[in-house]
Amino acid sequence: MTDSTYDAHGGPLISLLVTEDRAALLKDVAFNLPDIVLNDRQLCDVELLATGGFSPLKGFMVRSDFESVLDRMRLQNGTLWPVPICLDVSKARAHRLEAGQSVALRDPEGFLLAVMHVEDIWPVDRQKKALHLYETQDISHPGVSYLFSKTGDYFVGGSLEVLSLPLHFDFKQFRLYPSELRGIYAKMGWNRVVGFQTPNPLHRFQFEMTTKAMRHARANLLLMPVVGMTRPGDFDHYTRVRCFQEVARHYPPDSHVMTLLPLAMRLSGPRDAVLDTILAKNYGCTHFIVGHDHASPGMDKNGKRFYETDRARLVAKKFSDEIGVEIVPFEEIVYLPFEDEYRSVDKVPEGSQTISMTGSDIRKRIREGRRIPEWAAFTEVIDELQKAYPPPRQQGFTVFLTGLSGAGKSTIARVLYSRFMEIGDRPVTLLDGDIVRRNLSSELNFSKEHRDINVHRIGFVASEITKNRGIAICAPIAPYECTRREVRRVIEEYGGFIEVHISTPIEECERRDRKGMYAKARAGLIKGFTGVDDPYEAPEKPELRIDTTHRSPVEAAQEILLFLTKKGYI
Ligand code: PPS
Repeated sequence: MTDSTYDAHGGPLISLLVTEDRAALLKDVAFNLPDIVLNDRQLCDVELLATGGFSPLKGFMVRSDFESVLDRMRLQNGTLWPVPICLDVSKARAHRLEAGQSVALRDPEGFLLAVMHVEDIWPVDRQKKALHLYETQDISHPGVSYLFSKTGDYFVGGSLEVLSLPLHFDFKQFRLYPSELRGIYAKMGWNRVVGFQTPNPLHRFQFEMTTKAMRHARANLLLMPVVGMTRPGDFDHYTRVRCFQEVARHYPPDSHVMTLLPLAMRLSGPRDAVLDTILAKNYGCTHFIVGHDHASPGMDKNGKRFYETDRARLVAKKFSDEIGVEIVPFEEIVYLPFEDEYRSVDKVPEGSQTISMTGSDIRKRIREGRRIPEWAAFTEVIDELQKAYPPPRQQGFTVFLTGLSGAGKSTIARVLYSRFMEIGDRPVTLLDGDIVRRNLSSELNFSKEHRDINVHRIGFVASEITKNRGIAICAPIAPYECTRREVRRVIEEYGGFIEVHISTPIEECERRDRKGMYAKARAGLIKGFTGVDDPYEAPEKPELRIDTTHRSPVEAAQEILLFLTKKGYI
């Protein structure tokens, strides 16, 4: 039931949206079908599949395509495709499905979006996928972390018939689909369009670079802010789109158009660059801007780049003829304060003084409440960012104490609670391990799976408190690095996250044994006790590490308070 159209802009466009009659029929059929409820990432994929952003895909990949994409960046039939687009499900769900049947894909509210005709079900080989797609198994890579901590155990592949696109209530006027954009270009008489995709707000340097790219390509501009899933720590998409709206006023009239891209970025660097070039093609672009660090996942745990500088651009360029889109390099622009001018680095006269600021520098400054100079960002953009991300003194934050049982977390948490209440400028909530276990997680045991659920619940509550500019103090054991990293990611979207490893060694915790639990664990009366016969992964990069062997809880709390003062939170 796919509809393929072709026009001057872009190649064939495959829409998976069915007619009204077919939708009515499928709705009846879906009544008796098993359901799969889509998560945020899968909703993004369905939207891009449905609207033709992912043309020529006609559904979620089957195993042979998946393997072929991992091995050689091509579908089975030889078509260039760099990144697996797969539907992951839990083991329990997979065991109740079989090839040949259909399933109803629903949004989290239960609203029917699509019917999928299942062709293939196979177990996820996380190691292989991580190594082929991301070239690493380091969980500090957000894509790898997602794969190991969030991806279901099985993939389900098959074609889709889409009844309805995922619902959005924000910025509807900017949510333009590939066919609508191609129509706009035709109406405006635009034959050459250069696409620019970014998960960041537009700053002065990007603005200057996009106008240069328009001149270079003699083209109009398609701005594509990514509003699906982006990098941990990125500004929220509402703020970013408001910033884009502000900057858009600075372009010449009728020179550009903006669409919000519902893309769940994989952050696989070079492979993402190829995918984004294909997306640009489907969105009708003739040119596409790719930077040397396109879709970068940030730094690895040793502070090194995951992908070499400029590899993303070179790989996209290698395939640009095959895709049919010309790659425009993202020129590095610097500011010349004396001349009050922006120039490409390679056009700076010898001896001229230059200054520059990256998007990450600006993000860091905003979060720390520091000033952004006007040469780095438009004042309207700075205002928007400061409105959404006030200085630390006005932000909420979470102090996350992690460590073995008996390390001193609860007592330090109680001291901190009293001190914050004394200061009295924000509401304070204490989420101690025991309290949470009693009130929120009473049905959970201490298996890895249940500990993860417990810690995610704590993280969710803390993120809501942080979002509403309060203080959350959490004190669970939280033994797994990957889970703590997820919690950090969720909370840092809204405010501060201060991870404190209470690193008191097990010998000292066991010597104290206030609850008598170590004795029971050693006697075999409690199984799977952290530090005895269950793992504790020490945090790799906590904000603070405090051993309470020779320090009182008051001293430990004081060290945390001093850190918070230094960072401007109190
Ligand atoms: S976790 O791993 O973060 O979900 O644990 P948490 O919710 O913080 O609960 C830890 C407290 O539960 C008691 N307890 C155990 N701890 C570790 N392993 C096992 N098997 C276990 N069974 C019970 C223990 O007293 C912990 O209390 P604290 O306050 O940390 O000493």
